[in-house]
Amino acid sequence: MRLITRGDLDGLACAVIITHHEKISEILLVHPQDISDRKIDVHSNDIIANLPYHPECGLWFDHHLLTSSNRCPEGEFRGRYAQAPSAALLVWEYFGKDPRFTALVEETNRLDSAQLTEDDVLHPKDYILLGYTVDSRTGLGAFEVYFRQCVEWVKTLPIEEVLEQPMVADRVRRLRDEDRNFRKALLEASRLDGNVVFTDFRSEVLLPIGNRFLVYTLFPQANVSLRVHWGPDREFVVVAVAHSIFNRTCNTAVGELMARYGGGGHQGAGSAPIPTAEAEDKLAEIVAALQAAG
Ligand SMILES: [Mn+2]
Repeated sequence: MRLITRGDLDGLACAVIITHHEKISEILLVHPQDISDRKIDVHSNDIIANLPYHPECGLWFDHHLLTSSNRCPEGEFRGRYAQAPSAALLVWEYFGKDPRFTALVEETNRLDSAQLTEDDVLHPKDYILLGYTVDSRTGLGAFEVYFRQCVEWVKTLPIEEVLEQPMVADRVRRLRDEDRNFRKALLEASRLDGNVVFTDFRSEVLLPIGNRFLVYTLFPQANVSLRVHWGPDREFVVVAVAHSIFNRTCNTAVGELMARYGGGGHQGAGSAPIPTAEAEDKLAEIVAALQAAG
């Protein structure tokens, strides 16, 4: 049997629990869009977790919002789908809630649904810290080998010892260096505009990468962030908007707002590509809309 999952802490926790209960010969990390676009060959002895449904799979677990490209299965399916803080929680429940994975699941829930404290952002530890090292969005490059290795470690070692593994410790060090640089770039490129923290990364040749929640610790007054960077060939700019995870008072339905500009998302976060020639006008409009809604 193969496990097809996503390369984040939720996918890792799913893999830990599933490989504990089922004989898995291979773990495949794929992008959700590749499942939706049917780019991956899926068979009846494949388990899909933390990714959209595929009609050929044998077992399916997911907790992400269903959309037109991420459809609900038409008939019966084996597995579990629910709106939940993580897919790992559904997997854990399905396989009988083994108490040895309780802490792993609880911490995965917190990271995957962004129910974090300021300390989880500034001084992360244990599973949350491990989670940052397996998140491909933190830009640490190819990490399939690392992911599979982490599955084995998390299954067999206490989290303190997982973090002591040289491969993990090395990634933690790199993460901390990156965060230092990211903090500097973020402070230089950001300004507070009412309830909006506006970050303009268009002057950066290489897009700065780091903890995406850091901005909310630096601008606690803001309840929403708007970040701009160049799209390919500078033909358009990418605008990414997200509610603060600490100051949870933002009234804007971000996905709906982004949809008006040809993008999308969900209630708390979304993005849109805006043609470069229209960028200044549209950005001003979006900021005004975020401010008007409060
Ligand atoms: Mn998830």
